[in-house]
Amino acid sequence: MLDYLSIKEQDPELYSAFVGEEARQRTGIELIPSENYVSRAVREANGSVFTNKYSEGYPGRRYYGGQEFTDTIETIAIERAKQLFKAKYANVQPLGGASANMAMYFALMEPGDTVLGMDLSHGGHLTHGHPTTSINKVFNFVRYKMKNVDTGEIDYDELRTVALEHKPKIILAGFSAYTRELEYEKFVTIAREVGAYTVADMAHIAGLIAGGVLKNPFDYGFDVMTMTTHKSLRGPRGGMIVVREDEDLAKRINRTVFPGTQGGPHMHTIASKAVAFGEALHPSFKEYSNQILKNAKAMEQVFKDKKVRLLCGGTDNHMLLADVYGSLGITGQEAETVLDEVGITLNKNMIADDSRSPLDPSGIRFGTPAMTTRGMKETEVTRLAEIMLKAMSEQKNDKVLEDLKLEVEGICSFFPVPESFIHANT
Ligand code: DSN
Repeated sequence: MLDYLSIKEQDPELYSAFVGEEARQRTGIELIPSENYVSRAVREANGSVFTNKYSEGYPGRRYYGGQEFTDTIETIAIERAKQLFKAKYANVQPLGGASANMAMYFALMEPGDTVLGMDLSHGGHLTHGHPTTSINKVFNFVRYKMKNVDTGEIDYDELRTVALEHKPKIILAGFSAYTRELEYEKFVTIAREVGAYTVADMAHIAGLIAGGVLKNPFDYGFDVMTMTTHKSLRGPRGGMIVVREDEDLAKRINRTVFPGTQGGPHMHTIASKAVAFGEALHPSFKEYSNQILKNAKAMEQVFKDKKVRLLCGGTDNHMLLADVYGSLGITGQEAETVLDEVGITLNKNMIADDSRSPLDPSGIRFGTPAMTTRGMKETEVTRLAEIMLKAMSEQKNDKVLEDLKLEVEGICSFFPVPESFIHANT
């Protein structure tokens, strides 16, 4: 149990929500693939005195005084980020993934230019130009899709055809609901043919790249990567942009982050990023990343054994997408609700070419970064996958659900949320 002593004394009205959320996270299983548990050190930095400081500009070039310690913090964060992703340049100021992408777009393009990105319905992301987003009013977005939704193979022929027709300035690789490794070399070949930049939005798999268990797009010649820092990378809520080697691109990105699209950086978050990057550079992070993949494979096996259709036919990363409506006759919303009842949190998700609506789609999306942080391995995650399937097939049986909830709580009690990871996974 954590202490929130000053909040308790000062603001009891808020305090109960802190205690409630902490208990929710401790007693339930977090399967949302974009969530994780940070270490106490990461939380400490996030709640530190750096929240008091304005630091517009960059280390050594600030607009306000009193920057000797902020400069130390940001410089360390930058150096660690560069080392993690084999990048020559890093900007650690983006407030989140959407802000990172916005700054990246403005650095690499002029209004009206075109981006070629993955269709949201096939796993892309809202910030890759969904019609409801503001960025869609500024730039032109065209799409590629999977050729085969049951293997996850991207249609690289179509991607090339669309690229030749629309001459995009950016070819964007990346996703929030896709489970296979991308063939980065094919993106680069097509981009060079049409004179486009290659950008990888690696928000979901940043930790897996940093841990060395998934391919690094920079090894294939990508120009830029954007990401969030709070998913598999296990840092505070925030964003980041790294540049492989082009100094001019890096300078343009620095300008579009500040003053282009943001004001004062959140230095407490940058401090917290620096702590998290230090953890990710530790050898135990490689083990952690590797276990994330092993755990996802173990869950995949249980779903396959029960003949539940998995999008892309399975997973190469931390995430799985299951067509529960097609296979079990339960909608994504019903699945999310019944799993919540037994203490398992995940999210409903559209599956490729879904005939249902986003608010009650055919699928669920789940992943292993958070429970792997708790130290769970194949044995536990296999049982959890079985519990998920049982809960979904017995959704109207209160007694079964009650027993499953107790079992989930029991598993959780053996795997407390750790306070430190430096030795936890070695
Ligand atoms: N909301 C994030 C996710 O869950 O994938 C992406 O921004």
